[in-house]
Amino acid sequence: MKMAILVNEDTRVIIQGITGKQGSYHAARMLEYNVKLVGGVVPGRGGRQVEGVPVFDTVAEACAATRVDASLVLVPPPFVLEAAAEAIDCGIPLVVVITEHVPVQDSMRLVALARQRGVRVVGPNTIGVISPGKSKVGIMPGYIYSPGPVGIVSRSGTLTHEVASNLTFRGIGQSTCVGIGGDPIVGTTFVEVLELFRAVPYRLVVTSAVTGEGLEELRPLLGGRVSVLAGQSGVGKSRLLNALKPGLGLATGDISPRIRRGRHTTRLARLLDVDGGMVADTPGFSRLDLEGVEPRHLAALFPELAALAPECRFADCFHRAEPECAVRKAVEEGTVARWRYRLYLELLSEIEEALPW
Ligand SMILES: Nc1nc2c(ncn2[C@@H]2O[C@H](COP(=O)(O)OP(=O)(O)OP(=O)(O)O)[C@@H](O)[C@H]2O)c(=O)[nH]1
Ligand SMILES: [Mg+2]
Repeated sequence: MKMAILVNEDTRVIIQGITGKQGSYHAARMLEYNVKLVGGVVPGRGGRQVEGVPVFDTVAEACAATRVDASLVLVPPPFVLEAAAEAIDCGIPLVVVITEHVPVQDSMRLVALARQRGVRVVGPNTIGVISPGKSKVGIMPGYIYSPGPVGIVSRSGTLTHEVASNLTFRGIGQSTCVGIGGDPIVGTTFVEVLELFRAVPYRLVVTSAVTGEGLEELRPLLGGRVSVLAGQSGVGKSRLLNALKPGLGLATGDISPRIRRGRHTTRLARLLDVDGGMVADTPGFSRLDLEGVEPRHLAALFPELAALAPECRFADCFHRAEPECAVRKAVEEGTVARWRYRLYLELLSEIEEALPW
């Protein structure tokens, strides 16, 4: 369960009902937690600001002004269906409904509509979703959660807090905590959340050069083979190697406070002896460069997409809009993580745009 699902530090969030007592309170709490809160929506209140965040009359206007990845619905029960339907219509991929006492009939319509449009609804009657240290689309108090490897799924908000705060107290962090909501009808079930946690097909090891977390798990993976440490400048590649092999003394550099990235401290790739294997420390990059990858080869770089590709009707399927595409079917069914699929589509467009013809 090591990796965050549903929300991360890049998630751009709006609050529907932001001018209300609940809405404005939680807007402030989310900003404190460094959530990318990009707007609020309240019909008739467009043009105002709450906590410096712009308010729009409709979700469509908010989406026209900026990219929105998630909506937090904090409106009174009679308005939930209409508000959430607006977000679903705009194709916002994640809609989290906090409101309690939503009429069951409305929840049923809401969930059916979301399924039809391929939008994920969490709730109603939930505390929402938090990926500690990264972001939250929810009303939970951030300070009782801490980043780490454990995923939590629960119907109960109070029990989620309880379990998370006990874990935190014992030094065990959480990747993502999902309140699925206490109502009889909810948009996302236990099983669906578990599938999301499982849908990332890589072995993940969470490490810290400061606390030493994960180092003993990583060591045996390095022995007897050649590995490459790659990643953005400042993610801590050199410092991780120093922690694995005291005395190595590789130079490390501070993160620039202005751009919040590293300063390209490591200038040359170097192959080092670590734990009975060879590990290359490499210069960090500023951005991912896909030069040399052809559009039709991109899916092969996503193991879970590559595994499904032979089941697509067309051998040259780009998994975009082709009929009988096994990849899109798996995304709809939740067996492939939607964020991975979106990443694939984004990279595909990027490669196509960079082509000379
Ligand atoms: N808190 C914390 N800080 C870390 C960790 N790993 C690295 N840092 C800090 O992050 C900054 C960058 O670390 P480096 O090891 O130089 O990063 P790098 O990935 O080698 O960067 P380049 O050589 O520029 O590509 C340094 O200030 C490190 O002390 C970690 O596990 N926890
Ligand atoms: Mg380095």
